[in-house]
Amino acid sequence: MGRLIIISNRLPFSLDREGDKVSLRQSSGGLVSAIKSYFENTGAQRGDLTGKMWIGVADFPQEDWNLVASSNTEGQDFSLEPIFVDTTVYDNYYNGFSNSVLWPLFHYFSSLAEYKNEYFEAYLQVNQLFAEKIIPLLEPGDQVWIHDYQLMILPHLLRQKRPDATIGFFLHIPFPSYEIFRLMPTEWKKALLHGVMGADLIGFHTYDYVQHFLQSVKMLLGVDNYFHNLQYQDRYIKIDLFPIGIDFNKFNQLSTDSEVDTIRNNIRSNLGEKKLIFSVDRLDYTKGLMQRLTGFEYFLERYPEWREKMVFILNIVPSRDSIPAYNDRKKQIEEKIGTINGRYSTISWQPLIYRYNHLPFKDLVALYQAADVALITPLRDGMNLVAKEYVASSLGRGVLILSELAGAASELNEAILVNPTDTSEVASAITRALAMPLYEQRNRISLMQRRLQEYDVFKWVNDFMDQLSTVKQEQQKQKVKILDEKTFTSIRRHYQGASNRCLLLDYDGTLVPFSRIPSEAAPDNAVRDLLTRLCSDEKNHVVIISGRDVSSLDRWLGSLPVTLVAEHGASYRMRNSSWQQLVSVSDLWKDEIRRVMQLFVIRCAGSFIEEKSNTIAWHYRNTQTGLGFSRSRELLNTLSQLIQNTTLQVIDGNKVVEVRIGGFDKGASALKIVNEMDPDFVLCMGDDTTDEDMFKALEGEAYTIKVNNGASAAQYTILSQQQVLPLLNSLIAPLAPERTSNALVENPNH
Ligand code: GDG
Repeated sequence: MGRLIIISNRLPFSLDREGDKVSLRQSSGGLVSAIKSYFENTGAQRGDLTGKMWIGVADFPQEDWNLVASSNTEGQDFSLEPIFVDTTVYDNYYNGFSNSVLWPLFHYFSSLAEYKNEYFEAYLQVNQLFAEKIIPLLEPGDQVWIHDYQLMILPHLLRQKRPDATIGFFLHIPFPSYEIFRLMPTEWKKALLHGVMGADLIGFHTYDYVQHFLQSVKMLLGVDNYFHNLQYQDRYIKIDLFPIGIDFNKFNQLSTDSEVDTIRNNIRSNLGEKKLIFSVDRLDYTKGLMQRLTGFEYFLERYPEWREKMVFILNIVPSRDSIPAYNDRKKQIEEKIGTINGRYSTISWQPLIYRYNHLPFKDLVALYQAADVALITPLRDGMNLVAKEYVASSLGRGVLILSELAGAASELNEAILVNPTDTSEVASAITRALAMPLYEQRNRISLMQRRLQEYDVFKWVNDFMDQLSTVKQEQQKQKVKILDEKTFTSIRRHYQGASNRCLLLDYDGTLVPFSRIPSEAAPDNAVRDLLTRLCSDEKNHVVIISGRDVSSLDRWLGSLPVTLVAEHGASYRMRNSSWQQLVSVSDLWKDEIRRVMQLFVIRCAGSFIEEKSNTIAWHYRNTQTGLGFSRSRELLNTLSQLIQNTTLQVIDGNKVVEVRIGGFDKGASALKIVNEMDPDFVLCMGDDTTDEDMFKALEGEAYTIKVNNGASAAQYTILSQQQVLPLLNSLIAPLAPERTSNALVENPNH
């Protein structure tokens, strides 16, 4: 049981004041009605949603709100929680960081971004204000859905205080490629990614934006994903695409509205036989208005046969006029319109009708219905709802010309797609659209309409909320259990009371950190000292169980009274005994594998091959992030085909692809040792895929601890290799009074 809490920069409400009387007006935007409908049709029926709340910055003064709050607000769809922000702070947060840094950069206008510290500080401050408002309101079971680029830090701020909260985040604008995103100061870009990753589900409009985000997460936070899923700190997160839809029926059903009918007929009768081209945009440099006008001008020049046979109504809606980058553009656009009209108008005809105004809704739909062509050519656009609304409103005719750089282009394939900067392509698209036969128009429109009807804004909300619940369920299944102080104390008690203990420890990534060059991973004094002290207690039997070859283990650890298991169990040396080899076959099988791996060494700079007697491995830990991973997928694929019908195994390890002779693994080796020893205390630690075999084999017999986050069969997780030595040192230290902190050792990486 819980509520649906929507959080956006602005509340979708305004206040009307008449004298002392103040009333609330709910805006009719797509998101508002979609949330209402989701709640009514799904949420309430499922019985798991008990209310809906909207939180955002108020665009009315606190005194007015006090009057509303004390009046009767019954019948209102949402309970509202307005946030009041100091005007200067809001200006730096909204006009500053949101619209003079994030907006231009995320739309690929990097030269317009103004990296001012006071902007970022205000952004943090307002995100913090949101968090302070929301946290005391949160109740168990609430589902929080945060919207858009103004609130990218907020998911993390909520997560910090409410680790179990259900949080979704959706970005309505593009997420740019890593090469653009990285232009931002390091501290800012890391804070933004880390901030968004406080959510459980992160949604974007298109596959490209998802890929860009994942790439930035990999490069800046060092976190890899697996088919859009990733493990971040102790949580599983999903990143996916949810292309926003529109309220299809609302637009489509206006085909039978008499008022719209009248307006449309007026428009058409004024045009006579002339065709109508239409566009409507906010005044924004991302909308490509100048390029559109240049394309239109070229069309008039290049295709004179269309002069006096068409009219282009260009409707521009005022927007963000306090930001200089917006202000200057209006003048330039108006000058360009003047030039075109001056040059091509005749006594009885003017090619361009320009309006700088917000259209009433029914006028807008009447124009959609009347237009023979919609010319929608943004230079970048997260989605672009106008394109979808035009298609939905169509009475079975009309042609959509759409920029390939709008998110909507990935769904509206039947539009004529153009590059908005390509003047001659835009011009020829206009002639093609104007001359398109009616049956082709109908065909294209109906295919697009079907798609828009199937995935409308209600489906969009449903889809997002369903996925959010699924992620939460998956988190419960995969929940990594961080080893806490209490559990560790009970392990220590067990250890101290035991008389025949077995400690199975992986080497690379567990006892020693990963080394760029495998041969340089010798144990330092701290490791040797710890192992010596562990072995000096005769109740302990220490087993180093590794994928390393015999000679490395012998060289580094041979002098210690420990059991050594090499190459996952292919060879072993019991404590105070000599090496035994379990498998002895010729090395011929390696030749073909080596040849393939050598090709990958050439194709991926920094990768290298490591050979041991029973395994051959291709390491990519020193390669360019991304390239190494992608090559490793190709190699895995090639090798899997190569070893079909053999006893060889391919292992997808931590930055390594390894082929080894099958039939033995760390799990079988560990189990054999434990069975022979019959100990009364077993501890097993490891970090890699191959250690999972041990964790599974020893289930119920050992304390199993995975080093580093990630899904694991181990009982417990510690978040970093740097915690391993302190943990083992305190295991053998005499028990001290309990510590107060809950986490065993703070993760030094975060
Ligand atoms: C963000 C992203 C993404 C416009 N002029 C008039 C008018 N409009 C309405 C349209 C449409 C909306 O405004 C504009 O649609 P956008 O797609 O540009 O949406 P934004 O909210 O500006 O922007 C964008 C969107 O979020 C959704 O995720 O598509 O890429 O930038 O609904 O109809 N409405 C009326 N008169 C006008 O003159 N009545």
